[in-house]
Amino acid sequence: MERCFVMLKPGVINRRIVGEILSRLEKKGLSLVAMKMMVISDELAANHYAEHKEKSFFTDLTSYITSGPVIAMVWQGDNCVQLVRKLVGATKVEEAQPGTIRGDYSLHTPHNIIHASDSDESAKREIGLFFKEEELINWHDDNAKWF
Ligand code: 3AN
Repeated sequence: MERCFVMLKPGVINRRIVGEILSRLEKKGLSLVAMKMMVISDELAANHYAEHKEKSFFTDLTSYITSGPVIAMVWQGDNCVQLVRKLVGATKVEEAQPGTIRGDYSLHTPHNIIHASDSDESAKREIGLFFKEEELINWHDDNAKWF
């Protein structure tokens, strides 16, 4: 079972579309194992996006994700990282296909509404930044065969 860190950026809460986005991940059959609404500190934002520190958009990006509450989550399932990235769609909105979350809900790349880990390694790092081990709830049901 693989885990993926997913974060709904502030615009999602402002636009009242949290439920719609969560629904897409749930319908795929992935399991939600942790979720919290929070306001990210400047320090956490800089850590989370450390790989982009030298990029021209870094300040805009960290300002945006600290500008209001976000929903931080951990999803779990077979091949979770790759499947979530497919549901999320391409980083650049002009490349994000209709039917994907970014393709359907965002007009500008800096406001592409959702973050998802891009590898198993990033997922582990990002989950560790946002959650304590005891906040990850391992639950099981008999529905796996239906997905
Ligand atoms: P992804 O979020 O698809 O993994 P990254 O890690 O390259 O993509 O970028 C992190 C975030 O930085 C993106 N979600 C987007 O909000 C922002 N971003 C990426 N590229 C650009 C860009 N060229 N101009 C402005 N913002 C960008």
